[in-house]
Amino acid sequence: MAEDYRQMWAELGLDMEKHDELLSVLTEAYPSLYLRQANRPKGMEYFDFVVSEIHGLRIKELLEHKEKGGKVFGTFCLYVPDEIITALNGIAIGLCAGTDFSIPDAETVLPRNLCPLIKSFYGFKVGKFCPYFEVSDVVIGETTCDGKTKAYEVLGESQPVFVLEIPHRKNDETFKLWRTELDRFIEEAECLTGVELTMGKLREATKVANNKRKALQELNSLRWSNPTPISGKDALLVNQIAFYDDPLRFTKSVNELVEQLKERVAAEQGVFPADAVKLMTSGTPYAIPNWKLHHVVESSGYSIVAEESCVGSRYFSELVDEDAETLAGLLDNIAKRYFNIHCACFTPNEERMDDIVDLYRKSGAKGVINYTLSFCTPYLVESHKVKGRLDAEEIPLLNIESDYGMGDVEQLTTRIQAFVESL
Ligand code: BJ8
Repeated sequence: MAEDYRQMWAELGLDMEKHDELLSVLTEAYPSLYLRQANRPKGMEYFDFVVSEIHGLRIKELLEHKEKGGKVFGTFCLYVPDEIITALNGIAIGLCAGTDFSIPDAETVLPRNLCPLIKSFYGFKVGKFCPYFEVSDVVIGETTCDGKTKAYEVLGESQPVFVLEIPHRKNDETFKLWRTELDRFIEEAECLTGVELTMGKLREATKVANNKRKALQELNSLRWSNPTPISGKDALLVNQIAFYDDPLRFTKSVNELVEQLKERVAAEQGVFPADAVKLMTSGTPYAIPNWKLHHVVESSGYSIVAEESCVGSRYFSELVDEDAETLAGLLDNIAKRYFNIHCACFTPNEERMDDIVDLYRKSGAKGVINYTLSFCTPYLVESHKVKGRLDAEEIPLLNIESDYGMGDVEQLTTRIQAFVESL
């Protein structure tokens, strides 16, 4: 890191010893996982820099934002509308939930047989070694899966939490409920920030969020070129950083990377040979720093060219319709866009099957790895539907259930290699 941030971390009340340990795990793993990849695009230097400053510069910026009267909203789910938070002088930050480092602390309170994503985020809070948690004025939770819904209750004992009520069925009635829920959220957020939501501010914030989504759409569709100009691991990192970097700076950096990738595509320059097997994934999110699956696949010489995931296509594939005359109209459009995210917490969820098939066809992948975090009931049960649909479409599928531990890396490698051989 460029500066010494120790005083800042101590003032945030972090457990300094554990925090040092966490940073050393990350700084040890990153060079071998990322920096040693061959032929990386130069534009990835910005994202390497963001990782190198993961608990430094961005935290400093958030503290400066708070000093000027702004608020920080911690989030864990795609249903939390960034546009509204930005328009109210807030910053939305996707909190850390992708490592087993924090799980032993979580298991002092939460059951062991719970999704690792939930245990990971709760462990960061209870162990006090995540500066993003400590800098957040409020955590916005959601009633998506039961595990998260109940964990927010426990989290509420040590952190202000506001829980968005997410319907689990999609119809006109539940849309009305969701729209009303957004009004309740706005009321609460206006109260916290002391800022009133206006059409001008929301329109501007919507443009910012849409521009970020457009940049990610372009980047991710360039991955489908042959040979692919960027590794799946690098693209995943960019998709992860989208959740916590400054949106304007992030979008500019993604657009610069896109220009470089276009040049690579024109020159038929790739990071894998043109005949390397391409795969896509579907399933649960890859919260930073969960890079395991991509690393296993790409270390075997295959590339991942798409993710039907919340850290992937579900995050950026749909824009908010900016064409509205009134504040209420723009809020309706925002509500529609978020209601159209196809998480397995919804039932039925046929649209997700369509999305997987569509992405498979567009990306040129030769098979789908349906990846589910252990104990994630919605996605594990929905794997049955995914299999039914992909079998019907004659799309090769490998179902994988895994956690954040490294104990299954060899087994995963063997299964993935066998899957590719069967293609
Ligand atoms: S919109 S996928 S981010 S809920 S993996 S905690 S579902 S038990 S993260 Fe998710 Fe929002 Fe849906 Fe996306 Fe529960 Fe499953 Fe764990 Fe999950």
